[in-house]
Amino acid sequence: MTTTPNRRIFLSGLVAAGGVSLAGCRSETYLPPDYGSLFGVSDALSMGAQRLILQRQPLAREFAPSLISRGFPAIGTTLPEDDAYLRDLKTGFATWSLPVEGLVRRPLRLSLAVLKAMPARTQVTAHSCERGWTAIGQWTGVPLAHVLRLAGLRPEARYIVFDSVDGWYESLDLFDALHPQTILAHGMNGAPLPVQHGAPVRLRVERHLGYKSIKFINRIRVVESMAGISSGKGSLAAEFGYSWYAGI
Ligand SMILES: Nc1nc2c(c(=O)[nH]1)N[C@H]1C(S)=C(S)[C@@H](COP(=O)(O)O)O[C@H]1N2
Ligand SMILES: [Mo]
Repeated sequence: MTTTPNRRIFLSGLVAAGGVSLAGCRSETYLPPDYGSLFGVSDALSMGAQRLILQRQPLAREFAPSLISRGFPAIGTTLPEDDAYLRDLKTGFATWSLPVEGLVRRPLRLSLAVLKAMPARTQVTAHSCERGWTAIGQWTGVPLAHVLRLAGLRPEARYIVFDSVDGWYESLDLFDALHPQTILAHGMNGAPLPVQHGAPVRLRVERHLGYKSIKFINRIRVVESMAGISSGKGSLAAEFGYSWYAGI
């Protein structure tokens, strides 16, 4: 991504004024995709500060299975009104596949069976929605890092963009994309991922507010910059005024 030097100095100056110095760090690592607004500046501050502070304790807390919430709310889209999706649902997603494309050496098309046969991680984590509720769920899925390794990131790769059947999109920088708890979840609480929670595959990106964990994923793209992807803000939630960086 390209940054103008004066913006970079402006942002790192603000971070230093906040008590955290970015000396010795390549500042572009800390910049969210859009920082042309006040939201963007606060994104950069909290993101830069958290990246430094969390370096030594990077995992989200995991809970005992006995703490799994009985009624995990289903929020936003709970059944996409999309003909192709509804057809896939009827066949148990037998012919569904997930493209992984963009700045990769080997573009992939992963069927659900292939995804389910990949190495999986199961984690019991707390989900916090920006609307003020929290619930604990158990998620099973393929580490995104594994899929990105199979596809092979090109050197220009900076962000991973997720599209979904209901028109949402989200994106992660490589720090979150390669984080061990970032998974393409196909299971919840020991069963296949239920429709209302994003079947067949949703993102789980722990340590971020709930909206970052996009449901009903239908495409993964690797990009250098968010420019030209919708309004360039990095996520639909960001277009509605929420922080692109949703770290908690
Ligand atoms: N595609 C898509 N992803 C989405 C949403 C949505 O409406 N559509 N809602 C988001 C919000 S705000 C939250 S809190 C979580 C809710 O996930 P859940 O329905 O499994 O509780 O999904 C997020 N991902
Ligand atoms: Mo949410």
